[in-house]
Amino acid sequence: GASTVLDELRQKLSPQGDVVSPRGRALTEKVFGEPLSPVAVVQRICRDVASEGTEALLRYGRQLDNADLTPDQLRVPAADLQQAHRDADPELLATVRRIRDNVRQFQTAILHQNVQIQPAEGIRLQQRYVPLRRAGVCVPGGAAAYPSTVLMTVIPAQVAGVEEIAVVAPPTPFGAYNQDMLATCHELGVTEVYRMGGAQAVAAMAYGCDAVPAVDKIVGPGNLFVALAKKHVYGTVDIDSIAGPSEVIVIADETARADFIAADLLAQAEHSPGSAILITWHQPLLDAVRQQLDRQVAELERAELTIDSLESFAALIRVRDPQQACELTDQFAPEHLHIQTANPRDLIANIRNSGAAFLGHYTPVALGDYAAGPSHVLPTGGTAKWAAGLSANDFLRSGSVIEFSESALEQIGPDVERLAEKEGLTAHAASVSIRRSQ
Ligand code: HSO
Ligand code: ZN
Repeated sequence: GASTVLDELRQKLSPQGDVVSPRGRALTEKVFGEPLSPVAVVQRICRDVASEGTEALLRYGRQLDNADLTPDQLRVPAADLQQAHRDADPELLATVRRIRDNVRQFQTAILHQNVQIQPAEGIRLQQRYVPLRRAGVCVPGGAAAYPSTVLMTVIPAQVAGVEEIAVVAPPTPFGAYNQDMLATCHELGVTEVYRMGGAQAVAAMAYGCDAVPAVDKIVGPGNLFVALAKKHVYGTVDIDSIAGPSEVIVIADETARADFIAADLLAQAEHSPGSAILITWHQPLLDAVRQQLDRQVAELERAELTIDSLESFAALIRVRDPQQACELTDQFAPEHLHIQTANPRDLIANIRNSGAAFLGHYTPVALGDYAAGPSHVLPTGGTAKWAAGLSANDFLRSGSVIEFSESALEQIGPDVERLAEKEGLTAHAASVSIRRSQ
């Protein structure tokens, strides 16, 4: 049934960190002298970058990314950022500024505020929020250029008040040499951009080296190696979530337009890999969407990649009723959920798990990808059951602040002493009793 289809899709989309692919075998034999799984590769790279620093970083750039850089070519020169900005299409820059304002407005509105309570005379309890000092942002650059990812990661960090933001992008034409990406960085005031990618970039930011000072947190999407490396360095630094292929579930009824839905499914598949799932209880819609997919896919610039993705990761699913659609959605926990029904707000109330939800016929996921305000860095791979999308709050640390007066300590003191004595920790008890007037 539908439930098994989704489970199988989930399985296919999950990271294959311990499988040695034929291509992986050839490359790892050349670089490491033996076949290694992605997990093992990432362990090696992280270990080497931690112990050898910049030298290992550059070596892996040469061996894995074909980038022959000297230590001082790792960082994009300020002049290159300025030049990219000067040469940029003025319309692009105007768009970047408008989107920056949207993202700022939303992220500012949701920012945690310090909370203070005074539960009794003489007691002040506070939860305060402090921005991280330094953050590292991964911007992908393998299959496409992603200036939008710069917007969706850097602005939340800036809104939180992060002092230093380092951006890393692989040394590729879609990555650190992409002029639109560099112009966007400059427009946002980012001055630290590095030409490095993969696990070695994550390791460099986590452990620090001569060329790259260590960060406190690493965020942003990437390929399997970036994802596995973030998992590996977690604990040395914080990370956001571990990103996999992009996904969408569209739930639609008879009020939906097949051509709109096909366009939405294709937009997700275009990420290649990207997973696109339609769930409906209206059979005619399902048939019409299938026809529209065939018609529209041929017109796309990335038709071939998109078809590959559709063949591996798409599903058109017919269910009994809206309730079953909600149950399947919760089971899959998609990164994006798009509800194209007469009353989308009623449906969303019955769904627990999705990274971001898009309601109505005129809210395509691409709005969220590029312009609306919430970050497009979202939980994938079913992690939307427990993880949230990136926001300004992910760049804040909370800490508690506790302050008691002498008489407030007098009040609560006996409880502390009693519990401390029960634990056999009499020094704890004494640290209270010594302050109390006997
Ligand atoms: N759908 C991607 C974000 C993106 N789409 C960037 C286009 N550019 C992950 O949410
Ligand atoms: Zn997208």
